[in-house]
Amino acid sequence: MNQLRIVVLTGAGISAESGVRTFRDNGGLWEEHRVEDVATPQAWAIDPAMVWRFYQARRRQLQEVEPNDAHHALTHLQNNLKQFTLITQNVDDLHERSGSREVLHMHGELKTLRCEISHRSEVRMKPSDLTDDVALCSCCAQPSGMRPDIVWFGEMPMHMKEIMNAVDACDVFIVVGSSGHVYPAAGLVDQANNAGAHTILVNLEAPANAAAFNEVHLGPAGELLPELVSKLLKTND
Ligand code: BV8
Repeated sequence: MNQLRIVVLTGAGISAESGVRTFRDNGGLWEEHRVEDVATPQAWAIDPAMVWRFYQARRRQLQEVEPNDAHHALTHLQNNLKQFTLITQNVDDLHERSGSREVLHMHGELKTLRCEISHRSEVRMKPSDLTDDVALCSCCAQPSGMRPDIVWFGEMPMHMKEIMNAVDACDVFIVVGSSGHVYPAAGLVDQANNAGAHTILVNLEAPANAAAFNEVHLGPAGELLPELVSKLLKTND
């Protein structure tokens, strides 16, 4: 088992080859709204039906997409390392469906919904949960409305303590498929550099924070990642 301590952060680009739209595809629009304006508590308060339609469409799409070679490469990496942490900005379940374990979804997940009273999350992916009708919780005596179990802009990302500790302690920090626009995710590479890690980027094109990486591979993750993973597993073996 390889002793390298590797942390990986993925963004929408790793799911692009599975057919999942990235944030900046099509100008990042939903029903003519900027996604950054839909994925906010304010939008949920003002027009919950529109926000609900946005998430229900993406939850339904989960059933039509499959993991790609980039997801499988990270599962292979995890299976051959003693110390590995996978952090994702993505809210799809393609990492889990490719066999990755203990995935840290720092921006939440599409599979689960959250009760607005108890704040408890539960997996709700039955056909009756995927309509445009409001979903009711099963945790309160008086069933109440549920919201997407997503970290919106202006909300605190999840698992941040575990994420910061893993980044501080890694030898190699790899970012796959992210435009480096959104913080605190986009700032993790700076933390990794400060911790003395070797930082690697795999992205279709050079993102905003490309200069922060020691090593940059530009192209589709499905093509580049399998080769990078086998090279890494040969190091320190
Ligand atoms: C926070 C869930 C503080 C939603 C997402 C005002 C108030 C508060 C905060 C802020 C503010 N102004 C700015 C901020 C900070 C804000 C932020 O960074 N805004 C940006 C727009 C400037 N951040 C936040 O609000 C965060 N919270 O700061 O909290 C706080 C502190 C204390 C107490 C309370 C609060 C929360 C941000 C989380 C937002 N939620 N996701 C949903 O999914 O519906 S963000 C969403 O966009 C994604 O999760 C992702 O993180 C982000 C960016 O998307 P990417 O994954 O990078 O995807 P993108 O499309 O941009 O790029 C894809 C890349 O892949 C491209 O580069 C492309 O070239 C590449 N690619 C494409 N195909 C391939 C490929 N690469 C390889 N292979 C391919 N085949």
